[in-house]
Amino acid sequence: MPKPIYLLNGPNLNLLGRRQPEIYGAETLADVQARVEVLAADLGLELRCHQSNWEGQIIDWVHQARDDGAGIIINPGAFTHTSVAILDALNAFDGPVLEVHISNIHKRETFRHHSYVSLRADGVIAGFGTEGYLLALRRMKTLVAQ
Ligand code: CA2
Repeated sequence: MPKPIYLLNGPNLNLLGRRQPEIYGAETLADVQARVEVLAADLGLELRCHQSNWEGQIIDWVHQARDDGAGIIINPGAFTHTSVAILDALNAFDGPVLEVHISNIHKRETFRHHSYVSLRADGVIAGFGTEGYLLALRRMKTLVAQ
């Protein structure tokens, strides 16, 4: 049984498609996850999708991935810019980590320019809209095959 890829989304991303479509697009999180699931099936990857508004819950899923995950794709939301705890958890994970941001965080407020998670991520995608999750999954396929 191949190990799953964890797709983790952080705080407020449950609101996708419901507010600020000019920044985050019109698709809901369920729409996005469904599209990523279809691609995962095409690529022969198993996917575990989770979203939480709680930092500790995200850390627990990273720990779970330590036990049974092949890789992690994470959009940590605003925890990107604040959470040493998520960085520490990711540093305890041995597989590939890809960081995704729907918006281009470098084009936004300066407090969004720094990412703790980028200190661990093997790659970062920002500003590609929700398509970034699909691009990350394609890259993940390459990384887990190595
Ligand atoms: O661009 C991204 O994906 C972000 O990770 C999104 C975070 C933001 O704090 C990061 O700086 C960049 C915010 C997620 C909020 O998501 C919403 C979606 C729809 C409506 C309202 C919020």
